[in-house]
Amino acid sequence: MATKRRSSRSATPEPTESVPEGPAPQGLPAQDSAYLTTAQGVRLPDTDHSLKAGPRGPSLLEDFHLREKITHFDHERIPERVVHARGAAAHGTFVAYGAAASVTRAAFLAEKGRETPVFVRFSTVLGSRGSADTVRDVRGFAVKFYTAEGNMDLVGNNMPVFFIQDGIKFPDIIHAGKPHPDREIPQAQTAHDTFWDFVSLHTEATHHVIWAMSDRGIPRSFRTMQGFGVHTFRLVAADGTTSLVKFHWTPVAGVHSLVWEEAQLAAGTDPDFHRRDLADAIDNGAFPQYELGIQVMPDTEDETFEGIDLLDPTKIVPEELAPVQPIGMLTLNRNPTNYFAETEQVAFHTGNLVPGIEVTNDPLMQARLFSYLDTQLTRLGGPNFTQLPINCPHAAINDMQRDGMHQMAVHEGIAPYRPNSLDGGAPEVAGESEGGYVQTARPVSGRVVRENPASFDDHFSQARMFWRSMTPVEQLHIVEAYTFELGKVFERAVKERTLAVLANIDPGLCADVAEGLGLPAPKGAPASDVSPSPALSQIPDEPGPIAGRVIGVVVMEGADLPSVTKLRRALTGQGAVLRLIAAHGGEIGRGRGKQVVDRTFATTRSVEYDGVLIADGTGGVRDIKLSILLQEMYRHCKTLAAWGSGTQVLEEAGVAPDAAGVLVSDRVDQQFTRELIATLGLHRAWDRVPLIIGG
Ligand code: HDE
Repeated sequence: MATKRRSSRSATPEPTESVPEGPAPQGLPAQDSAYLTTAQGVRLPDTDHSLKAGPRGPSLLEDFHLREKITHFDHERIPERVVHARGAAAHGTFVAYGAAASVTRAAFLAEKGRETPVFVRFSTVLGSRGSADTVRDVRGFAVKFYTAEGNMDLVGNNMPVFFIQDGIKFPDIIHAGKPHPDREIPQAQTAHDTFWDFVSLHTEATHHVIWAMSDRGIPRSFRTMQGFGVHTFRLVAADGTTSLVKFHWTPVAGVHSLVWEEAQLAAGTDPDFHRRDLADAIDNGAFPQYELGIQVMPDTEDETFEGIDLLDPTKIVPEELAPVQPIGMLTLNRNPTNYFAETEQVAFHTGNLVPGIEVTNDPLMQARLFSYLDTQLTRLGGPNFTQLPINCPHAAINDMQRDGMHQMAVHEGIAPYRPNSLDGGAPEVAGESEGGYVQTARPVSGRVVRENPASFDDHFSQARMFWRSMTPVEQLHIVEAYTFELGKVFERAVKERTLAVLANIDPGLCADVAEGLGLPAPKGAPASDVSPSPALSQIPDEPGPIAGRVIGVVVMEGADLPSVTKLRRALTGQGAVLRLIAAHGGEIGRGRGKQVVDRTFATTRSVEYDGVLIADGTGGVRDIKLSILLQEMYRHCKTLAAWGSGTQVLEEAGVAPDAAGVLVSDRVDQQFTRELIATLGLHRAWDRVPLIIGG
């Protein structure tokens, strides 16, 4: 008779019968509590341990060590964010210049020299937690300031506009951009039918889409990204006067991007490209810095400025009309200790505001005020997520909020209600003069309707302004991006509808993309009176800093290692990192001049480097992987340099020594080093493009 097994539906356990001991089948231990033996001596896996009785060793239920460990393990995951699931973060400080004192009473912005701890999380929007960093997407730039007045969260992006004007459409744009619901592909990208279906039908997305198709969609690093508050905020000064303000973060390292082929390669060879870059830079002391600036507009009744509706999040205010005024510096100087506890559990909320900073009636922002709090209830399992160390304000909290899942505080007193007389009437609501948050009184009038104002109807003129503000190489990248993405779309009607949208931005853009798709270019009606905003281009005129940049040097036995040492000193002195690349690992050279090889031809790829140098004495080196590395560096317009016989290696790989951004010299001297640093500081040699186009 076989051992009876209790039905999982049965409320009361059935009586068990004793199990005669039988011989264990071969290969199974004789006394193993994970098996039951039938009367016939057949051993079955015991998955129903509550049944087991008798002298057969400890049951699984009794083994609390195992149970507790496995139970904890089973619950190690929390739901990933619906959007912005993939992210990396850092701690740092924000120091105010004092320049904002005339527009806000928020002390952390207004008080000169005041230092406020911050935690910043960067992210992609569409991909899952394990997706690649370098996909074409918008990047999140979320800053939590732990101010003395409570937490202030500036939850922004690396693009200053958004796809939708009204929060109720957020699930639509995100469902369209996420992988198709049947097969759950493609991951972390917009190059598919549903995204283009939606944005071609929903033309208020046009401005944001052209930003995403520009170089901004593939940043080189979190360190080289701008950040924007996107919405217009209302700042309140100490005397109660108000202004309408847009926030900008400007990276000290310059605004730089990858090129598309590089982004795709990095997604495969190093999916953690941005995460690693941020952590490495901080570890190496090249602390990422961003200057906070504000555009200040008068707080008028119609909330417009120079004809731009400031409550429309698909519009920017060109910097030429309202200059960005610097008000403080953010420095990221400490990597998180634990990814889960900090980066995963941090909960940003657009409603975390301090006195002196208010939101406006932008319908997108209003919806966000609901969503960020709501989403944490599922993600972090209850209303007490603000007590997690990473979310906990550094300012003291004293409120009537009690109990709930995962309550950490042991509240005292018997009267958690207001008014009360039993706990001395405490705590009380703080008034404005005591630092309480009191919104500025504003008149509200008119009919409540589910409708956008007429000023929200212009979907194309700022997209055209963006296009017209780009340099030729930036325009080329935009054409290539649209052509790539639409080339991955199967429905012809979707491509045609998108071309009709492009025709309303610019006929040249439309014609070039149409040619790439092999479709006719429709006619549109682009706005005629749009002036460019030169501030929108990210191509630098002057070399910027090279801190955090990675420079590879190709060497072999017999190479000029003393010059490598000289270069290392000069480059690391500027905060850059130098890595030796050779045919084999281990060390190169002898005695005191010995140097450690960081990468071999087999373990590296061009995407790791901002510049590659070939040392003298490597003339004999031959390897197809090295040639590919050099050709990719060349195609991606990155710095290449060689001295002595290293020049031969460059030429053999097909690199023209006189091309822009290619330096060759007999030896490493001051002039060579100076030129190298300046070339690296320009980020790319875009003048090389005509040589490599189509390559
Ligand atoms: Fe978000 N957004 N969002 N968003 N968002 C979230 O909040 C949402 C919007 C942004 O590193 C979620 O905690 C709605 C604009 C960033 O943890 C969620 C709407 C901007 C991050 C949410 C928007 C952003 C988020 C997901 C339209 C730029 C990552 C998890 C009304 C100004 C923060 C979470 C981090 C995250 C909702 C629009 C930026 C679901 C409903 C506009 C940087 O609550």
